[in-house]
Amino acid sequence: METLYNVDASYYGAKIRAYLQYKSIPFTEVLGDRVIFATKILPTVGWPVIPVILTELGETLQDTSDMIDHYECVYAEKSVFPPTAPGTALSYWLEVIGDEWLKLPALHYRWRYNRDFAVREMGRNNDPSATTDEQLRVGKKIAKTFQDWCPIHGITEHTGASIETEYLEFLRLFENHVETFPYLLGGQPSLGDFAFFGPLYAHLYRDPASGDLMREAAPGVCDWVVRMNSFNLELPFEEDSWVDFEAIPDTLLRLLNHLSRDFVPVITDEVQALQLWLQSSSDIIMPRYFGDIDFVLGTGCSHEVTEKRKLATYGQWMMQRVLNVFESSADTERKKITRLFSSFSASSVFDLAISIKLGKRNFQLVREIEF
Ligand SMILES: N[C@@H](CCC(=O)N[C@@H](CS)C(=O)NCC(=O)O)C(=O)O
Repeated sequence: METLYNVDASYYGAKIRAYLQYKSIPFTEVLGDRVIFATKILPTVGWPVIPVILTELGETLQDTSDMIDHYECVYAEKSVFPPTAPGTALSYWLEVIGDEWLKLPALHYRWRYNRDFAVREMGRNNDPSATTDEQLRVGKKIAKTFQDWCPIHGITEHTGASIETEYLEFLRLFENHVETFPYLLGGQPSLGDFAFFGPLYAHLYRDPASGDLMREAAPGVCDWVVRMNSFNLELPFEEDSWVDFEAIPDTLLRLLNHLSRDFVPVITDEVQALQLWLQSSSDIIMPRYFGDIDFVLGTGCSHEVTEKRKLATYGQWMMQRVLNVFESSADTERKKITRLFSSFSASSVFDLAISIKLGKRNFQLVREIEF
């Protein structure tokens, strides 16, 4: 049986819990309180992060993408990847969007409208046996770390209104899609659903003010959240019910267009800047951030704004997963992937030249050195 160290408020924790339930992988969930951090997470991973899995065989897994890669090899049934290269590339693209881009509404709404709730919960998770006053004191300290991520991602006073407009439009488009399709890529969940579920459940559904907003603006999305949260019930569903990746449904196309419009330039600029930085540096272990850059939200709309954000190293590692599918595909498949991504104006990501790749070593992001 696997052990999942987690807290309910965690974005990535929600992603992996739903995945484990969907795959019927036996696990027990243990609250990641201060004792677990001190005795289980820090000694193995080396830095404070959640979720972490201790496998039945005693292996430590950190990072939900690595966890899913691991379990997809061990448990081939109910794959979260469609059986075609375009479907797989699209799944990884949706994972990058869910993991990285939906941070904007998730962090914005949590820290602007649900701060007290989140602070109390963080204090309680840290030490369920402490007094309420003590939980509040520690909760404020922990919350500060997460709240400080807002300006790092360009979530500021200046971008707040735009983030909300973009999020409401996202909800509208996702609502339209789930009126016809139970999941992003058809009748069964894919990697993208789990990645979207992280922010949409842990922050935007569970946090009280955000939950009210979602229930009012997008009841069908709430139903999707509930569906994604009910895999432990082993509800029946139709397998091999993917959309046609050579002619994806309009509702999905519109959703992808909306999400890709601002994100393609963000991730492209970030990867290109990192390649330049890597050429001029000899660092093996990657810093989390390596500079600042301007980015645009709401491109071409009346709510368009420009703001600064930090350039992160992690985005390239996530994009390598998308590009690997393209690079390892035969020409005919590459053409299909390009056609699919062109349909929502994202095919330029395949022009990214990543000559210096990143890998992982001891739970750290490192420059990949070829021998
Ligand atoms: N990409 C990682 C991210 C994990 C992550 O960012 N976890 C948050 C909580 S939801 C955390 O503990 N972050 C601490 C940190 O990054 O310093 C994953 O997929 O697991």
